[in-house]
Amino acid sequence: MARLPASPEKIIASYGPHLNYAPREGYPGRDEPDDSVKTHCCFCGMQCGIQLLVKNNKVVGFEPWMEFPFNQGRLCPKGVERYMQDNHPDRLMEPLQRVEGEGFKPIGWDAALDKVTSEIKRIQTAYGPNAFSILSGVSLTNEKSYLMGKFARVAVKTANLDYNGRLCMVSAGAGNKKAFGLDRTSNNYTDLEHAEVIIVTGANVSETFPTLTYWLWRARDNGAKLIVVDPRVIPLARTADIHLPVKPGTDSALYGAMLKYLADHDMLDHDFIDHHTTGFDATIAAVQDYTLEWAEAVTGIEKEKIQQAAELWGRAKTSFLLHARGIEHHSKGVENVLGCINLVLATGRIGRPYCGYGTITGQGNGQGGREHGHKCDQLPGNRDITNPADRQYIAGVWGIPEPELPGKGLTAWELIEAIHRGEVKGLLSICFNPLVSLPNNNYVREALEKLEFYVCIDFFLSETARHADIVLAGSLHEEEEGTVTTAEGRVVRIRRAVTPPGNARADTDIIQALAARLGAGDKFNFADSEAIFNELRIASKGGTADYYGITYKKIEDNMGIFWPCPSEDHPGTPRLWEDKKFATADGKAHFNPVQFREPSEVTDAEYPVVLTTGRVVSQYLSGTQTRRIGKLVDQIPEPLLEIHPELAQRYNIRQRETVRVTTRRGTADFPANIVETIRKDTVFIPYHWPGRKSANQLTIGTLDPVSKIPEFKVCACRLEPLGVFTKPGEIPAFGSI
Ligand SMILES: Nc1nc2c(c(=O)[nH]1)N[C@H]1C(S)=C(S)[C@@H](COP(=O)(O)OP(=O)(O)OC[C@H]3O[C@@H](n4cnc5c(=O)[nH]c(N)nc54)[C@H](O)[C@@H]3O)O[C@H]1N2
Ligand SMILES: Nc1nc2c(c(=O)[nH]1)N[C@H]1C(S)=C(S)[C@@H](COP(=O)(O)OP(=O)(O)OC[C@H]3O[C@@H](n4cnc5c(=O)[nH]c(N)nc54)[C@H](O)[C@@H]3O)O[C@H]1N2
Ligand code: SF4
Ligand SMILES: [Mo]
Repeated sequence: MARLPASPEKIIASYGPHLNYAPREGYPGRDEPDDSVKTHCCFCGMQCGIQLLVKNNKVVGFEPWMEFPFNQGRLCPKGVERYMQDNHPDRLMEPLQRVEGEGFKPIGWDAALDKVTSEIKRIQTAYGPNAFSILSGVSLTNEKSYLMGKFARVAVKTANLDYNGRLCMVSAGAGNKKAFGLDRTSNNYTDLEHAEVIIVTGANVSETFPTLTYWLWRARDNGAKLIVVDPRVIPLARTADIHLPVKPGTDSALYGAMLKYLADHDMLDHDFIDHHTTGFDATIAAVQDYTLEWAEAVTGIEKEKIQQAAELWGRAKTSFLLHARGIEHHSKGVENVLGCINLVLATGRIGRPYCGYGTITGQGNGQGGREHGHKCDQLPGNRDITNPADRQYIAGVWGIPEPELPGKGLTAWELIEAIHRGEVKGLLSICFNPLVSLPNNNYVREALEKLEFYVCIDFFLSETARHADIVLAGSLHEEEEGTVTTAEGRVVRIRRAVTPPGNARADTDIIQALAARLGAGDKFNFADSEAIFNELRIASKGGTADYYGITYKKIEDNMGIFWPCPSEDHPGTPRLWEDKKFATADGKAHFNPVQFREPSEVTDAEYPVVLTTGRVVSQYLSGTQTRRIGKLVDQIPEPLLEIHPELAQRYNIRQRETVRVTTRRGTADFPANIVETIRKDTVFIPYHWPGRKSANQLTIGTLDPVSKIPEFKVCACRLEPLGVFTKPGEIPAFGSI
C-alpha cells in the first residue's frame, strides 16, 4: 500500500528550520514512493529509527520516524544520507574472481561458492582445521552474527573466528563482566534526563553519537552538571561545567585520584559498598598514593579541576557516567573502564532511576553482535566457549557432540600475527575492512599478501576486498529482515525494504549455501531470518544475554524490547540492577583495584609528540560506505592533523601545510589544521581513509592483555612540515606509499 511521505512541517520539525532544509512538496521530479518502511539507520549504535522510502524495489529517500522513542525523528548527517548507498554505482552486483595480472572478473555463484569450499577444504586438509580463519563484523544483524558463529564452529569447524568488535567494545565488555557479570549499559538513555551530574569520558558524543546529545541537553535543561574528559575541547566540552583535558593514556590515574578524594572526604555510599559490593578495601589501598598533585603531574590536568570534578561527582544524588573508545582503545583499556566503574560503585549510584553507567556502544549492532557468538572466546547468549556447561548446552542446540565444538581461537589482531607466522593460511571476512581499520596497516597488508586464499563478502569492493581471491556480493542492512540491539540494550527490528540488486545475494543465503557445500546443510536450513532468531533465542536462554523471551512480534508491538528477557511474559529490562542482584557468581558488584601504568609507547626525544586517532561526524569507520556518499565527502573530504598553535609554532607548521608524521611503524602526510581545542602535546588524526591517507599507517598494535584491543588512542610520533600546501581533498604529489 502506498503511503504518502510526511508533510513538509514534519521535516522541518525534525531538523529545525535553522538547518535550512527546504520543505519539499511531495517529490518534485520524482514519483510518489511505493512504500515507506520503518527500520533503523545502518550506522552507529544509536540505531535511530528511520523510514526508508521505496520505489520500484529501490530506496529513493527517507522520512523521519517520529514515534521511535530514542531519537524521535532526529538523525545525524550520516543517517540523512545513508539511503544514498543503495543505488550507488559501485555496488557489487555479482561475485568476482581475482585473475592475476587482469584484476577482477565476474564469476557465477556456483563457481564462486565451489571455489571457496574447495579452498577451505584444501587448506584445512593440508594445514589443519584452524588454518582457515574467519573475521566477522557487527554492522551485521543479530541473526547474521549468530549464523557466523555457528557457521565457523559447525560448518567450517575452525576455532579461529573473531570480529571487528575486537577493535571496539571488548575493553568495556571485559570490564563490565568483571564488575557486574554482564555486559550492557545499566539504564536506557531516558534516565539521563534527571541525572544531577554526568561524566562523559573519551566520547566525542556530538560527532559520534549525535542524536544522544538530545538526552544530554534534556539533562542540562533540568540543571545537570556536565564533566567532559577528553584531550580535545570536543563540541560537548564547550558547554560543559568542567572539561578535563587529559593527556592520552593517563585516564586511570585521574579516576584513581578522584576515588581517593571521595574516600578522603567521606563522599562514599558505605551502605551500598558494604551490602552490595566486594573488593573495596583492596581498591582503595591501590590508590592510597594518588594525591591530586600526583594526578596533575601524570594527567596534565590542573589539580583544582580534578578536585572540582570529584566534588561534583561525590556530592550528587543522581548521576550517569558514560564512556566510549577514548578510554577503551588502550593497552590498559580494561583498567580504565574499571577505574570508571569504581567511581560509580563507590557512590552507589547504579540500579536506581537517573543513576547509571555505561559504555556507549559504537557500531550499529555493537551490542547484540557482542553477545551471540562470533567472538573467538564466546558462544551465544554471551556464553563462555571454555566453560563445559556452556559448551554442552550449545552443542545440544546445534545437534553436535560437545567434543566437536572447537575451543577458543585467536583474536583479530592475533590472527594477523598468525598469518605472518604461517599458521593461518586462509581467511573469510564479512563486514570487516581490516586493511583500513587495524593498526599498523603496512603489517596487515603483508599478512593479506601471505594468505593462500582469501574470500570477502561485502557490497562494496573495500580496500581489503581488493586483496581477495573471491569477492561475494552480499547485502545491505535494508535488504534482509532481522534484529539489532541498540547501545541502550533495546532489541529492535530491521526491515527488508528492498531485495539485493542484480546478482547480489542476501548474506544469510551466502552463508547457508557455503555451509551446505561444506556438508552441514541440515544445520543451516533456516527458512528466513525469524527462524534464525528463534534458534538464537533458545541458544541464548539461560545465558547472561538472555533473549529467550523476545519475539519478532513483541519487538514490533513495543518498538523494541530490552534484554535480558528470559520468558515470553517478561517485559524486558530497561534498567538493570534495581534489585541489587548483580550477574556475578556471588550476586555482588565487584570493585577491581586499578593502578596507573604508562601506555605501551611514551614520547621521547626521537618521537616527542603524542598521537591519538578517532572520528569525524560525516565519515563512518573505515569509510567504505561514507566515502562513497558525495555530501558526506563534501563535509569532510580528507583527514587533517589537528594541532595546537603552540605546537605548530614549535615546528614552524602553518595552516594547511602538509605535515609528515612519523612513528616507529610508518610515515604519512596530512594537511595541518591548527586549532586551540587540543592539548599542546598531542595531535589528532581521524582514521576513516585508506592508503596514503590512513592514520593506521602510524598506529601501534600493542594489545590490552585482557581484552586484546589495540592501542589506537596513543602512540608517539614526530612532525615535519613539508612546505607544501594542498587544496581540500587533494593528495600531495609525493607520499609514503
Ligand atoms: N561520525 C561517526 N560516528 C561514529 C563512528 C564513526 O566512524 N563516525 N563510529 C561508531 C563506532 S564503531 C564507535 S566505536 C564510536 C566511537 O565513538 P568515540 O569513542 O566517541 O569516538 P573517537 O573519535 O574514536 O574517540 C572519542 C574521543 O576520545 C578522545 N581521546 C583520545 N585519547 C583519549 C584518552 O586517552 N582519554 C580520553 N578520556 N579521551 C581520549 C578523542 O579526543 C576523541 O574525542 O563512534 C560510533 N559513531
Ligand atoms: N586508528 C584507529 N583505527 C580504528 C579506530 C580508531 O579509533 N582509530 N576505531 C576502531 C573501531 S572502534 C572500529 S568499530 C573499527 C571498524 O572497522 P571495520 O569494521 O573494519 O570498518 P567498517 O567500515 O565497518 O568495515 C565494514 C565493512 O563491511 C561492509 N559492511 C557493512 N555492513 C555490512 C553488511 O550488512 N553485510 C556485509 N556483507 N558487509 C557489510 C562495509 O562495506 C565495510 O567494507 O575500526 C577500528 N579502527
Ligand atoms: S546517530 Fe548513528 S544511528 Fe543515528 S542517524 Fe546518526 S549514524 Fe545513524
Ligand atoms: Mo567501534
